[in-house]
Formats: sequence, structure tokens, C-alpha cells
Amino acid sequence: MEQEGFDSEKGRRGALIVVEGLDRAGKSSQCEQLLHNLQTLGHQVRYIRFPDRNTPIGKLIDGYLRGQSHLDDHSIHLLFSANRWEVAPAIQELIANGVTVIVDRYSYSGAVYSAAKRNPNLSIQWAWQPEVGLPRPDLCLFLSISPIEAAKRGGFGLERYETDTMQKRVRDLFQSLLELPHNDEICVIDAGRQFNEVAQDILEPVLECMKNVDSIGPLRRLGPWSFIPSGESST
Ligand code: NYM
Ligand code: MG
Repeated sequence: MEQEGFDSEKGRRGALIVVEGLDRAGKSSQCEQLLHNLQTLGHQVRYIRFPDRNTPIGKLIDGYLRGQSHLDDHSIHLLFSANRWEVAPAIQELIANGVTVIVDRYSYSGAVYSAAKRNPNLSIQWAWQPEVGLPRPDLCLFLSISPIEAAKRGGFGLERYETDTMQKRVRDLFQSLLELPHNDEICVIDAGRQFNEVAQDILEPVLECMKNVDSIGPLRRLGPWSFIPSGESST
């Protein structure tokens, strides 16, 4: 009989785990901790983050975020999306080879930050459109932090979007996303607590998801805005 544990993972696909949230919610530190925890348990894991500033498209995004260039709102939005599309084949391959992929920000940040600009010609529905067909996360952990707790963590950096007004709008839009029907793959984590408590609260649903990934079936694709979690299978 097959033993429960790492050996029984052979032949199992990896899980696509996304970590989302506002700036200063602690996403990157928690992703690194999660990577460490999963590797310590013997799992094969990769950590990637969006924007990936190292690709040619990522360099354009980086220049824009640092205020070194000006781009039309739609144009920069599509570059953020293109930045995910260029990495998507590598994600799919890793997952197919049994590697779990942790992703720091994904399509949810993409839609929400662009829509928060309140450009009358850039609705959240428009913003979601280029995401349709990308690998769909098996689990999305939303790190939630109150504005008061965020303020305690120090000031913003100097990048675009790092202002109180933008962050408030982003928070409200993330909230509307969490209220969409059928979003059961999104798990809200109270990130305003001690680092280790938050890390533990993240690890548990991730391990559960990795264990049950066979019951989800092959990696799926993101569907249209009103049915984000109901995409078709990608294979
Ligand atoms: N951002 C990130 C977007 O506006 N659209 C996207 O698709 C993604 C992935 O980039 N303020 C914004 C959110 C952040 C900024 O990300 C830089 P980070 O994780 O702070 O380096
Ligand atoms: Mg940031």
C-alpha cells in the first residue's frame, strides 16, 4: 500500500499558489518563508514574482514604476499582462513536472491596480480581459492588513501607486473581488499579526492544496471576470 508522505507525490502535478495583497502586507517575506518551509519538508518548489523586472518587458515596467517613463494606462496594463504571458509556459512546465510554484502577485493585482487609476476607459472588466486563459491558481492567499497596521510598518517607497489614495482604492477593489461569487480558491489571511503566526496560517492551506491537487485535475485556465475561478482545463 502506498505510504502517505513525500514518496506518494511522485506522478502528482505541482500546485500553483498565488500570494496577493496590498503593498506592505508582507507578501515577499511570507513567500520566502513559505518557500523555505516547503523545501524543508522535501517538496520541489519555485518562487517567482510579478512584475518580473528582468525580462525586456519587465524592464519597461520597472522604468514606468520608477517614474522614468510615461506610458498610457492601457499600454502599461497590457505590459503587466504580457509579462505574465511570457512566463506562463515555464509555469506550466514546472507544474507538469511536479514542482509547486509560489507566485508573488498575479492577475488580481494586475486588474485591481490598473482599475484603481479610475481612467474612465479602463474598467476592471476591461483590465481582466487579457488575463483570460492564463494558468489559474489552485489557491490564492490574500494577505489582508488594515490601513492602521500598514501605516505602522513605515512609509511607502517612491514608486508609482505607492500613495494613500491609490492604496485605498486598491483595497476597495480587492474587497469587491473577494465578494465575487464562486471565489472559493481565494483564502483571506489576517496578515496584521506576528510573522510566524501568519506563516503558519499560510502553510496549512498550501499543504492541503498540494495534497489534494489530484482532485482538482489538470492545471486550469483563468476564465472571464464574472467567473474567475470557472476557467477550462489548460490541457
Ligand atoms: N502591479 C503589479 C500592477 O500594477 N500590475 C500588475 O500586474 C502587478 C503584478 O506593481 N505597486 C503593481 C503593484 C505594485 C507594483 O510590485 C510593484 P511589487 O510587488 O511591489 O514589486
Ligand atoms: Mg511594492
